[in-house]
Amino acid sequence: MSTYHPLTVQDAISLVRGIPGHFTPDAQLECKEIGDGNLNLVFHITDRNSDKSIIVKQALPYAKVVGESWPLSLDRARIEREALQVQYRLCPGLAPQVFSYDDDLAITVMEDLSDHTIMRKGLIEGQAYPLFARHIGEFTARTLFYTSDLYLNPQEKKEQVRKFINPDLCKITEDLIFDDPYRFSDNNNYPDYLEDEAKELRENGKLHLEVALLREAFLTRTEALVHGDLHTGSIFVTPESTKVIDPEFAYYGPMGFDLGAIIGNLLLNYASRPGWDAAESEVLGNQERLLRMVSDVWSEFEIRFRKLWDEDARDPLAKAPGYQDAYVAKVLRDACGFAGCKMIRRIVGLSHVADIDTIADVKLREKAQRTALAIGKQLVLFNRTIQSGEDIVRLVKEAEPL
Ligand code: SR1
Ligand code: MG
Repeated sequence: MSTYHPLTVQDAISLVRGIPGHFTPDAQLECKEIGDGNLNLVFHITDRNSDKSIIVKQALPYAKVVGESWPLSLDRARIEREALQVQYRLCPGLAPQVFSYDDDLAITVMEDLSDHTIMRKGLIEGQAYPLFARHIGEFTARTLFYTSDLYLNPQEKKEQVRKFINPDLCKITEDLIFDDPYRFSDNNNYPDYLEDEAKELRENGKLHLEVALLREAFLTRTEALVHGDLHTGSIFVTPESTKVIDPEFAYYGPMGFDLGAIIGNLLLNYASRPGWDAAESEVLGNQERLLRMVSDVWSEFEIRFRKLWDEDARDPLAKAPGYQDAYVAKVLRDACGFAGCKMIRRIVGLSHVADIDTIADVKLREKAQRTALAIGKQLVLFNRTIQSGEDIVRLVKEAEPL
């Protein structure tokens, strides 16, 4: 049994040498720690003698972004690894392969995807990903359907719920997304010029009601194994390929949470375009494309999810007239509301996004922040009224910055 300690680059090299079938004994291994996220160490190991490479990810016992004052359970490494294995089994082309793991060291050894780009970076650069909506529609439909009560029998599903109880990581979401932005909190982080917006978030009772209902769904609805943090920094892309990474926030929760994360993050990029694009026509072109992606993500998910339901559902009442329509409508409303919550937290909460925060011009950054908040509030306030993916696009267009 190994005793937990944070790995050095040398430790990571020795560890992967012991994995059968990967590197030959004469491999000249080099290793760099490349983790730029909030929580983990990530080692990238390459062989100078071949084109082989591999990733070792290790959880730290605290949130790296804050420090040792914010302890986090190492069990999240097991949860992330088991979620990756479920996702790879259900969608082999859309998630990295796990080669090895050690739960005591809180490490997962997995496929290197560095020939891909982090989607957030590509979107900031104005790249188009024409296959993304189809890929992510496939990923969400299959991972959510096959881990739900629609497919698993209730006992089997409860075993899965037990396996994926993830209290520390859920608490981060509960605090950072559903609590802090709506009150005074030391976690919040926004510039002085947004105090009017922060005050409005603290005082808007109608908004608080919708956030309370969405928070309740996050806390209580064990619909499916959700990725739990499916923003554009958790997705590697090329124009032809999509790979979903980093499911350490995975737990049994509402299906709309993953779809909302994707839609909210596409819309954060939408709000940021005036800060990145040189000409007005470029802003409009990129924004149009992003809005199309939003409605395509929903429709690609819906088509596949309904097909899986028609062909593979084992729920004895799956064919009850109207059940599928009611279920899909609920997922859509949740996705809309969660997308809004995700946008709001990235502007006033602890952890922001590069799409907005790295805009150099302060006036354009402020414009992007206010646009994101206006859209976020609109999606939260009206989530329970929408009936189609196009309605999300309509709400975005209706949102006016203060
Ligand atoms: C303390 S962790 C901050 C954020 O990073 C992750 O990607 C999650 O979105 C989390 O809320
Ligand atoms: Mg992450």
